[in-house]
Amino acid sequence: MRPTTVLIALAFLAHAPYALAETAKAALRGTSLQPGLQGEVTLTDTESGLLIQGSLSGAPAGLHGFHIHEFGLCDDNGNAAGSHFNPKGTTHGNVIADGQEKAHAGDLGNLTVREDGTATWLYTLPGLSLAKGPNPIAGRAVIVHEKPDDFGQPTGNAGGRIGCGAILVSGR
Ligand SMILES: [Cu+2]
Repeated sequence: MRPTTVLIALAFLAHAPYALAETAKAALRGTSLQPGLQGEVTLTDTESGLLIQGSLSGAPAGLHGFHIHEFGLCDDNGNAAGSHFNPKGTTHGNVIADGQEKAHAGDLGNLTVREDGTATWLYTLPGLSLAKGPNPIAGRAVIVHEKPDDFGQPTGNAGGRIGCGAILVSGR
């Protein structure tokens, strides 16, 4: 093989986990605290991180804490999802603003719900992946909270869990 061929092969191998980009969906359903809430979150591995896009309806207007929690279970008003996904054992924060050294990997901050009860969001989080890269989140859950995440310790004072959806791999 010519050296350029070898280099191309090495470059491909280095990116192999991302070449197998996966997609997951989480169907958001309201808990008994907010039965009318529904929505969908789509999560996609990209070379720059985990692309998270979502929309929901049927929620109270204002800010609502939005996190990835440890387990893909929504029983018991979302409490079966456990605590925030926190693979590095850090304190609570906002991983979008401050990164994984100063926040749980699952601390996605707040969603802004409009007066009509809807919200949409789209961002990419470096250092997270669905299944084959760093800090895999397939099989965990997304949670929408009753109140804003104020980034206080230990979990942001965001109150009960009004929406929950398990993150299920749906394509590759
Ligand atoms: Cu939470």
